[in-house]
Amino acid sequence: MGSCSSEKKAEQTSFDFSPTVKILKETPKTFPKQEVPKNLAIPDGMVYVPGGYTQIGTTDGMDFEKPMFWVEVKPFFMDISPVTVGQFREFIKATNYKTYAENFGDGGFFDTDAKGWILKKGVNWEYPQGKDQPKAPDNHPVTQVSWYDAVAYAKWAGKRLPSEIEWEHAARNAKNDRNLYPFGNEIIKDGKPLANTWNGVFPNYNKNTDGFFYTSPVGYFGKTPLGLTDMTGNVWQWCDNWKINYADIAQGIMPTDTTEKVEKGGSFLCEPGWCHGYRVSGRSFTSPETSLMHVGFRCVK
Ligand SMILES: [Ca+2]
Repeated sequence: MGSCSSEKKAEQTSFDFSPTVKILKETPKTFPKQEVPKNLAIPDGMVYVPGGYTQIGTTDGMDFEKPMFWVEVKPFFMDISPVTVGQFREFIKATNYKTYAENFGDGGFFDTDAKGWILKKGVNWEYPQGKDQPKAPDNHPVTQVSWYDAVAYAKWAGKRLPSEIEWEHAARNAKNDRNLYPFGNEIIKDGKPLANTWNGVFPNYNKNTDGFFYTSPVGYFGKTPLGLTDMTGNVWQWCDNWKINYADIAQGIMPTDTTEKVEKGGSFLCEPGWCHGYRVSGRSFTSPETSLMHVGFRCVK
Protein backbone atom coordinates (compact mmCIF):
# COMPACT_ATOMS: atom_id res chain seq x y z
CA MET A 1 0.00 0.00 0.00
CA GLY A 2 2.86 2.35 0.76
CA SER A 3 3.87 3.05 -2.81
CA CYS A 4 0.45 4.19 -3.94
CA SER A 5 -0.59 7.76 -4.58
CA SER A 6 -2.80 9.34 -1.96
CA GLU A 7 -5.66 9.46 -4.44
CA LYS A 8 -5.60 5.71 -4.91
CA LYS A 9 -4.86 4.94 -1.28
CA ALA A 10 -8.33 6.10 -0.29
CA GLU A 11 -9.88 3.38 -2.44
CA GLN A 12 -7.45 0.67 -1.58
CA THR A 13 -9.01 -0.98 1.44
CA SER A 14 -10.15 -3.95 -0.59
CA PHE A 15 -6.77 -5.68 -0.80
CA ASP A 16 -7.47 -6.77 2.73
CA PHE A 17 -10.81 -8.55 2.49
CA SER A 18 -11.42 -8.46 6.24
CA PRO A 19 -13.65 -8.06 8.13
CA THR A 20 -16.19 -9.57 5.73
CA VAL A 21 -14.03 -12.25 4.10
CA LYS A 22 -11.26 -14.43 5.46
CA ILE A 23 -8.94 -16.31 3.11
CA LEU A 24 -8.38 -19.83 4.44
CA LYS A 25 -5.19 -21.83 4.04
CA GLU A 26 -6.90 -25.19 4.50
CA THR A 27 -10.16 -26.88 3.58
CA PRO A 28 -12.69 -26.30 6.39
CA LYS A 29 -13.40 -29.47 8.38
CA THR A 30 -16.95 -28.72 9.39
CA PHE A 31 -19.58 -26.67 7.65
CA PRO A 32 -22.00 -24.52 9.63
CA LYS A 33 -25.75 -24.94 9.20
CA GLN A 34 -27.33 -22.17 7.20
CA GLU A 35 -29.92 -20.38 9.23
CA VAL A 36 -31.60 -17.05 8.78
CA PRO A 37 -31.60 -15.27 12.15
CA LYS A 38 -35.09 -14.95 13.62
CA ASN A 39 -36.80 -11.55 13.28
CA LEU A 40 -34.15 -10.41 10.84
CA ALA A 41 -35.16 -7.14 9.16
CA ILE A 42 -34.24 -7.57 5.51
CA PRO A 43 -33.94 -4.21 3.71
CA ASP A 44 -36.32 -3.60 0.79
CA GLY A 45 -35.02 -4.93 -2.48
CA MET A 46 -32.32 -7.04 -0.87
CA VAL A 47 -31.84 -10.68 0.12
CA TYR A 48 -30.03 -12.14 3.08
CA VAL A 49 -26.89 -13.99 2.06
CA PRO A 50 -25.93 -16.41 4.83
CA GLY A 51 -22.30 -16.63 5.80
CA GLY A 52 -20.29 -19.76 5.25
CA TYR A 53 -17.44 -21.37 3.41
CA THR A 54 -17.00 -21.17 -0.32
CA GLN A 55 -14.34 -22.38 -2.67
CA ILE A 56 -13.59 -19.55 -5.09
CA GLY A 57 -12.64 -20.29 -8.69
CA THR A 58 -12.72 -23.42 -10.77
CA THR A 59 -10.41 -26.08 -12.15
CA ASP A 60 -11.67 -25.97 -15.73
CA GLY A 61 -12.18 -22.31 -16.61
CA MET A 62 -9.85 -19.54 -17.72
CA ASP A 63 -6.34 -19.41 -16.27
CA PHE A 64 -7.30 -16.41 -14.14
CA GLU A 65 -10.04 -18.49 -12.47
CA LYS A 66 -7.38 -20.84 -11.03
CA PRO A 67 -6.30 -22.15 -8.62
CA MET A 68 -9.29 -22.55 -6.32
CA PHE A 69 -9.02 -21.35 -2.74
CA TRP A 70 -11.29 -21.49 0.31
CA VAL A 71 -12.79 -18.48 2.01
CA GLU A 72 -14.98 -17.81 5.00
CA VAL A 73 -17.60 -15.17 4.31
CA LYS A 74 -19.67 -13.24 6.86
CA PRO A 75 -23.41 -12.86 6.20
CA PHE A 76 -24.54 -9.79 4.27
CA PHE A 77 -27.48 -8.32 2.38
CA MET A 78 -27.32 -8.14 -1.40
CA ASP A 79 -29.47 -6.23 -3.89
CA ILE A 80 -31.91 -8.66 -5.52
CA SER A 81 -31.11 -7.13 -8.92
CA PRO A 82 -28.52 -4.90 -10.51
CA VAL A 83 -29.18 -1.18 -9.99
CA THR A 84 -31.65 -0.07 -12.68
CA VAL A 85 -31.68 3.00 -14.89
CA GLY A 86 -34.69 4.24 -12.88
CA GLN A 87 -32.89 3.82 -9.56
CA PHE A 88 -29.80 5.54 -10.92
CA ARG A 89 -31.97 8.46 -12.10
CA GLU A 90 -33.15 8.97 -8.50
CA PHE A 91 -29.51 9.22 -7.42
CA ILE A 92 -28.73 11.76 -10.17
CA LYS A 93 -31.82 13.81 -9.28
CA ALA A 94 -30.89 13.86 -5.60
CA THR A 95 -27.21 14.67 -6.01
CA ASN A 96 -26.68 16.27 -9.46
CA TYR A 97 -23.84 13.77 -9.80
CA LYS A 98 -22.08 13.75 -13.16
CA THR A 99 -20.82 10.37 -14.31
CA TYR A 100 -17.39 9.74 -15.78
CA ALA A 101 -18.88 9.11 -19.24
CA GLU A 102 -20.70 12.45 -19.05
CA ASN A 103 -17.50 14.24 -18.04
CA PHE A 104 -15.43 12.47 -20.70
CA GLY A 105 -18.14 12.97 -23.31
CA ASP A 106 -17.93 9.37 -24.47
CA GLY A 107 -18.04 5.72 -23.41
CA GLY A 108 -17.33 2.21 -24.61
CA PHE A 109 -19.72 0.97 -27.29
CA PHE A 110 -19.48 -2.39 -29.00
CA ASP A 111 -19.97 -1.79 -32.71
CA THR A 112 -21.45 -5.02 -34.06
CA ASP A 113 -20.93 -3.90 -37.67
CA ALA A 114 -17.24 -3.16 -37.13
CA LYS A 115 -17.01 -6.12 -34.67
CA GLY A 116 -15.05 -4.13 -32.15
CA TRP A 117 -15.14 -1.68 -29.27
CA ILE A 118 -15.16 2.02 -30.02
CA LEU A 119 -15.32 5.16 -27.89
CA LYS A 120 -18.65 6.63 -28.90
CA LYS A 121 -19.49 10.29 -28.30
CA GLY A 122 -22.56 11.14 -26.26
CA VAL A 123 -23.15 7.74 -24.66
CA ASN A 124 -24.12 7.83 -20.99
CA TRP A 125 -26.27 6.01 -18.43
CA GLU A 126 -29.47 7.31 -20.12
CA TYR A 127 -28.27 6.64 -23.67
CA PRO A 128 -25.92 3.68 -23.30
CA GLN A 129 -25.67 3.20 -27.07
CA GLY A 130 -25.56 6.91 -27.91
CA LYS A 131 -28.00 9.72 -28.57
CA ASP A 132 -28.86 8.29 -32.01
CA GLN A 133 -30.30 5.22 -30.28
CA PRO A 134 -33.30 4.81 -27.92
CA LYS A 135 -33.09 5.83 -24.27
CA ALA A 136 -32.44 2.99 -21.82
CA PRO A 137 -35.71 1.73 -20.27
CA ASP A 138 -36.05 2.40 -16.52
CA ASN A 139 -36.31 -1.29 -15.63
CA HIS A 140 -33.06 -2.27 -17.34
CA PRO A 141 -29.75 -2.38 -15.46
CA VAL A 142 -27.87 0.90 -15.60
CA THR A 143 -24.71 0.76 -17.70
CA GLN A 144 -22.11 3.25 -18.90
CA VAL A 145 -21.11 3.80 -15.28
CA SER A 146 -17.51 3.75 -14.13
CA TRP A 147 -16.45 1.95 -10.97
CA TYR A 148 -16.24 5.37 -9.28
CA ASP A 149 -19.82 6.14 -10.35
CA ALA A 150 -20.95 2.81 -8.89
CA VAL A 151 -19.18 3.57 -5.60
CA ALA A 152 -20.76 7.05 -5.48
CA TYR A 153 -24.21 5.53 -5.95
CA ALA A 154 -23.56 2.87 -3.30
CA LYS A 155 -22.46 5.48 -0.75
CA TRP A 156 -25.54 7.57 -1.48
CA ALA A 157 -27.72 4.48 -0.97
CA GLY A 158 -25.99 3.61 2.32
CA LYS A 159 -24.49 0.50 0.76
CA ARG A 160 -21.21 -0.67 -0.78
CA LEU A 161 -19.99 -2.79 -3.67
CA PRO A 162 -19.41 -6.49 -2.94
CA SER A 163 -15.95 -7.97 -3.20
CA GLU A 164 -15.75 -10.54 -5.98
CA ILE A 165 -15.52 -13.17 -3.24
CA GLU A 166 -18.83 -12.09 -1.69
CA TRP A 167 -20.38 -11.98 -5.17
CA GLU A 168 -19.24 -15.52 -5.97
CA HIS A 169 -20.30 -16.78 -2.52
CA ALA A 170 -23.81 -15.45 -3.25
CA ALA A 171 -23.77 -16.92 -6.77
CA ARG A 172 -22.89 -20.29 -5.20
CA ASN A 173 -26.04 -19.86 -3.11
CA ALA A 174 -23.93 -19.29 0.01
CA LYS A 175 -23.29 -23.03 0.22
CA ASN A 176 -20.51 -23.63 -2.25
CA ASP A 177 -22.69 -25.00 -5.07
CA ARG A 178 -20.28 -26.15 -7.77
CA ASN A 179 -22.61 -25.73 -10.76
CA LEU A 180 -21.66 -23.59 -13.74
CA TYR A 181 -24.56 -21.23 -13.00
CA PRO A 182 -26.40 -20.44 -9.74
CA PHE A 183 -29.41 -22.42 -11.03
CA GLY A 184 -27.61 -25.47 -12.41
CA ASN A 185 -25.44 -26.50 -15.33
CA GLU A 186 -27.81 -25.77 -18.19
CA ILE A 187 -28.49 -22.34 -19.66
CA ILE A 188 -31.60 -23.54 -21.54
CA LYS A 189 -34.55 -25.26 -19.87
CA ASP A 190 -37.47 -26.72 -21.86
CA GLY A 191 -36.23 -24.80 -24.88
CA LYS A 192 -36.23 -21.49 -23.00
CA PRO A 193 -33.04 -19.51 -22.31
CA LEU A 194 -32.48 -18.82 -18.60
CA ALA A 195 -30.29 -15.78 -19.12
CA ASN A 196 -29.52 -12.92 -21.49
CA THR A 197 -26.31 -13.83 -23.31
CA TRP A 198 -24.95 -13.76 -26.86
CA ASN A 199 -26.68 -16.48 -28.90
CA GLY A 200 -24.30 -17.39 -31.66
CA VAL A 201 -20.67 -16.87 -32.52
CA PHE A 202 -19.23 -13.71 -31.02
CA PRO A 203 -18.75 -11.24 -32.64
CA ASN A 204 -19.91 -12.59 -36.01
CA TYR A 205 -23.61 -13.21 -35.48
CA ASN A 206 -26.23 -13.25 -32.73
CA LYS A 207 -29.36 -15.31 -33.37
CA ASN A 208 -30.98 -13.45 -30.49
CA THR A 209 -32.93 -16.51 -29.28
CA ASP A 210 -33.22 -15.02 -25.77
CA GLY A 211 -34.97 -11.98 -27.26
CA PHE A 212 -32.49 -9.30 -26.22
CA PHE A 213 -29.69 -8.00 -28.37
CA TYR A 214 -28.60 -5.58 -25.62
CA THR A 215 -29.73 -5.40 -21.97
CA SER A 216 -32.94 -6.99 -20.68
CA PRO A 217 -35.29 -5.91 -17.85
CA VAL A 218 -33.87 -6.97 -14.47
CA GLY A 219 -35.55 -10.11 -13.19
CA TYR A 220 -36.85 -11.11 -16.62
CA PHE A 221 -35.14 -14.53 -16.48
CA GLY A 222 -36.16 -15.42 -12.91
CA LYS A 223 -34.38 -15.88 -9.62
CA THR A 224 -31.55 -17.99 -8.27
CA PRO A 225 -32.26 -20.33 -5.32
CA LEU A 226 -31.09 -17.52 -3.04
CA GLY A 227 -33.57 -15.09 -4.62
CA LEU A 228 -31.20 -13.02 -6.76
CA THR A 229 -31.75 -12.06 -10.39
CA ASP A 230 -29.32 -11.39 -13.24
CA MET A 231 -26.38 -13.22 -11.68
CA THR A 232 -25.90 -14.85 -15.10
CA GLY A 233 -25.55 -12.62 -18.14
CA ASN A 234 -27.30 -9.32 -18.90
CA VAL A 235 -24.53 -7.05 -17.52
CA TRP A 236 -21.17 -7.52 -15.87
CA GLN A 237 -21.20 -6.13 -12.34
CA TRP A 238 -18.47 -4.03 -10.78
CA CYS A 239 -16.92 -5.49 -7.64
CA ASP A 240 -15.11 -3.54 -4.98
CA ASN A 241 -11.69 -5.14 -5.23
CA TRP A 242 -8.76 -4.66 -7.56
CA LYS A 243 -7.80 -7.56 -9.81
CA ILE A 244 -6.20 -10.28 -7.73
CA ASN A 245 -4.17 -13.24 -8.85
CA TYR A 246 -5.72 -16.39 -7.38
CA ALA A 247 -2.33 -18.14 -7.23
CA ASP A 248 -1.06 -15.28 -5.04
CA ILE A 249 -4.16 -15.27 -2.86
CA ALA A 250 -3.91 -19.02 -2.34
CA GLN A 251 -0.39 -18.48 -1.04
CA GLY A 252 -1.38 -15.56 1.16
CA ILE A 253 0.31 -12.93 -1.00
CA MET A 254 -1.66 -9.70 -1.18
CA PRO A 255 -1.64 -8.03 -4.60
CA THR A 256 -0.28 -4.55 -5.21
CA ASP A 257 -1.44 -3.80 -8.74
CA THR A 258 -4.05 -1.06 -8.87
CA THR A 259 -4.78 -1.02 -12.58
CA GLU A 260 -8.09 -2.82 -12.93
CA LYS A 261 -11.19 -3.61 -10.91
CA VAL A 262 -12.98 -6.96 -11.12
CA GLU A 263 -16.42 -7.55 -12.60
CA LYS A 264 -18.60 -10.64 -12.22
CA GLY A 265 -21.67 -12.11 -13.93
CA GLY A 266 -21.02 -11.92 -17.65
CA SER A 267 -23.16 -10.02 -20.11
CA PHE A 268 -25.29 -10.02 -23.24
CA LEU A 269 -22.03 -10.05 -25.20
CA CYS A 270 -20.70 -13.31 -23.70
CA GLU A 271 -20.89 -16.70 -25.37
CA PRO A 272 -19.32 -20.06 -24.50
CA GLY A 273 -16.85 -20.12 -27.38
CA TRP A 274 -15.45 -16.70 -26.48
CA CYS A 275 -15.28 -16.18 -22.69
CA HIS A 276 -18.31 -17.98 -21.28
CA GLY A 277 -18.05 -15.13 -18.78
CA TYR A 278 -21.49 -15.68 -17.29
CA ARG A 279 -20.35 -18.80 -15.42
CA VAL A 280 -20.22 -18.33 -11.62
CA SER A 281 -16.42 -18.41 -11.75
CA GLY A 282 -16.21 -15.98 -14.69
CA ARG A 283 -14.32 -12.72 -14.16
CA SER A 284 -13.56 -9.62 -16.14
CA PHE A 285 -11.19 -6.73 -15.47
CA THR A 286 -11.54 -3.05 -16.35
CA SER A 287 -9.85 0.16 -15.26
CA PRO A 288 -12.10 1.96 -12.76
CA GLU A 289 -12.63 5.15 -14.79
CA THR A 290 -13.99 3.18 -17.78
CA SER A 291 -17.68 3.15 -18.70
CA LEU A 292 -19.03 0.40 -20.93
CA MET A 293 -22.40 -0.51 -22.44
CA HIS A 294 -22.41 -3.98 -20.85
CA VAL A 295 -21.18 -3.18 -17.31
CA GLY A 296 -23.39 -2.23 -14.36
CA PHE A 297 -23.38 -3.08 -10.66
CA ARG A 298 -25.36 -4.14 -7.63
CA CYS A 299 -24.79 -3.23 -4.00
CA VAL A 300 -24.49 -5.02 -0.69
CA LYS A 301 -24.59 -3.99 2.94
CA1 LIG B 1 -29.14 -11.74 -25.65
